[in-house]
Amino acid sequence: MEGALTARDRVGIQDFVLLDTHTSENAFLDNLKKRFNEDLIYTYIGTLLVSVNPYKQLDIYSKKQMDIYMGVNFFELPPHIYALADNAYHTMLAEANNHFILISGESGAGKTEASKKILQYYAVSCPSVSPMDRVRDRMLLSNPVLEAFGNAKTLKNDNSSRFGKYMDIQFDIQGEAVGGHILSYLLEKSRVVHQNQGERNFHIFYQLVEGGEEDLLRQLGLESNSQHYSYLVKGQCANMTSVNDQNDWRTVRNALSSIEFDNGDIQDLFGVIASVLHLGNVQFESDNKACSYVLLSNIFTIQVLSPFTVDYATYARDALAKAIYGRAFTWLVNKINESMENKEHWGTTVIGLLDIYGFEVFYVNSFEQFCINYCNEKLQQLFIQLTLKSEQEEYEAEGIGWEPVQFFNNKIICDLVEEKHRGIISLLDEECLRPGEATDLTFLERLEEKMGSHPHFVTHKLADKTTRKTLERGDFRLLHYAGEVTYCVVGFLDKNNDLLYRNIKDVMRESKNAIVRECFASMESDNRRRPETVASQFKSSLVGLTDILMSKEPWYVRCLKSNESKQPGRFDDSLVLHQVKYLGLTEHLRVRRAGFAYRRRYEVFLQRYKPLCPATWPHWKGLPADGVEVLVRHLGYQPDEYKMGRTKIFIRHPRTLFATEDAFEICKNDLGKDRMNAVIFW
Ligand code: AOV
Ligand code: MG
Repeated sequence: MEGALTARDRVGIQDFVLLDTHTSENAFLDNLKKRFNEDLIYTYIGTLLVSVNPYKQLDIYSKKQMDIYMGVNFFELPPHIYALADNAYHTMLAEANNHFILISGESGAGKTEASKKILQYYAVSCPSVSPMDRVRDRMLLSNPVLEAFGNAKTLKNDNSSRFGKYMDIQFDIQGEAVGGHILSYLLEKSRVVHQNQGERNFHIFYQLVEGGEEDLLRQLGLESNSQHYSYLVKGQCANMTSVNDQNDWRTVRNALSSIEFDNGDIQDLFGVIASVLHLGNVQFESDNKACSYVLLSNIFTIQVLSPFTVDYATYARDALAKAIYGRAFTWLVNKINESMENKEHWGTTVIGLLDIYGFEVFYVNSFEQFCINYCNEKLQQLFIQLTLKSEQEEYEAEGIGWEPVQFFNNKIICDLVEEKHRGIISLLDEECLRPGEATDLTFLERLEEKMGSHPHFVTHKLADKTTRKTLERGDFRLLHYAGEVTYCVVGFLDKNNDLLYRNIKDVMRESKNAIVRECFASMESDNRRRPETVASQFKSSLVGLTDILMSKEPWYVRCLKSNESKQPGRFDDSLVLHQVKYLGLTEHLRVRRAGFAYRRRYEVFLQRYKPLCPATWPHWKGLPADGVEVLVRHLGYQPDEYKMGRTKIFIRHPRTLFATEDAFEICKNDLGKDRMNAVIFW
């Protein structure tokens, strides 16, 4: 009967695990699309949340919505980012352990928005014991500030994160947010001096110039017009409609005051921004062989006489601008961390939020894209390790009958990039050690020599006839998990070295601007040691990040981009399907469907739920596994709902565990809290 669609036909299934058709990519896509067309952008795969960017404001983020989700079991309400945030939070409190939420997806998919929604949820919904919740406010306010300094318009996203951000939110045992700490990863500094067509510099520059108060601008010697500054117009789109720089300026300005930046700090911070703009406008003239410049400003003083060619002097100027901005950014993160520091509470547990730059492919891709895409490979690898790989290995180790699910393991690409002595980063570093001899092109030759037949690496020279047509001589192409990217080697050595002339550093240490002085004083105490290259530093920091994450319990948000043109409500089938494929979502679904949503060690499970069965309460004398068997039979678990492994019980559906948990709550009230507390912990 036409027109008699059931609700389910219309809005799809909210948890893919319950999708009764087979788990093909098309069925998956079809379900996502149905839901998207009804403005239902969230769907679960078990406890993993899939989010499709709607590119329009939906009325689902109000305080009322937050209240609805607070403390409610995961699957009782429609999928929502709040449900995931809430579940992570309550699990953290119940189990007294640390968690993290990995938000991934390509550039423009909605990671940063998702991370903001989670933070807002915690800020609004968590209990507040202290009368003045300063830490919580500061955590929220740190967002617009860091976005102003670390985000920019790219061709993919008008508010693209150009740094990686990992934020720990610390909670005390009552569940109050009592502290925060941010780790930032590799800021794309090159944007300070150059932007590709259609892109902008970091937002803060335009905010200051377009929104700054007259007095402030006069003091900084700035004109109220972005067109006046050479560093702001390289991409020829300084003014754009989707961003209101003047409003954003007021937000940032107020936020800075609220997070304990005193007037001196604020003056100095904008002094840094202004100095970068002034630097960008410094021109050099050739005086036969040499060129010189003197820049004196009331913000800070640089006086450099450089016996260089015009090109060289310009290069040195840009290097300085990047160094000043990059270091000031680090200073800013440190300062924000100080203001969010938890000074009073012991024994906190944390939820870490990871929001990093997404995978990106442009017409021309350089060292920055190489680093960003490498980072995304690492996160994909972590996801694979934690879900597909370890999950299946655990079934095997526990002796649970299991039909393995095949998946593409991107470790081969991670190795290609980062392996010691043989990976691209190692070869790049080696070339950086041969100043004067090595060039970007010799680096490319070294890659060709070493990578020759690698299935994920190709260059013009190594390619077959058809592929060769698509490659320039100075390019190399990597077959990433998320697709092919062709990198142009020009600038790789330079950007990896990131050198600054020592005399310039000395001058910076004498600056009148306290931030500049601090930034240049602290870092180079030992001038003789060769600093680590940018790529190597990044690699180590990602290893550090992986270690941090591996020590915590994971939650996943996988963001999908609905269309390339940022259009509200448009769902581009092939674009979404491509992401579903490379993110391994159907493989994940297959593992989840065939597998078990929850597992607990017998001892832990028995310890918590033993009051629910007369035979196990208050003590079970036999083996924990036998006790669990008696307990779950008493609770009426059906044979297909659980399996007994070597050391753990595996429960297929979360609802089974929720029912048990509900019974436990009732029992707890009946028995009296004190008596329960004496016996139960986990
Ligand atoms: P990203 O963080 O994943 O890209 P964003 O979170 O910045 O992407 O999202 C890009 C844009 O999509 C936002 O500025 C919003 O306009 C829109 N958007 C995303 N999520 C939502 C949502 N839930 N509701 C409404 N609009 C949304 V990048 O940082 O470039 O990798 O590096
Ligand atoms: Mg982002």
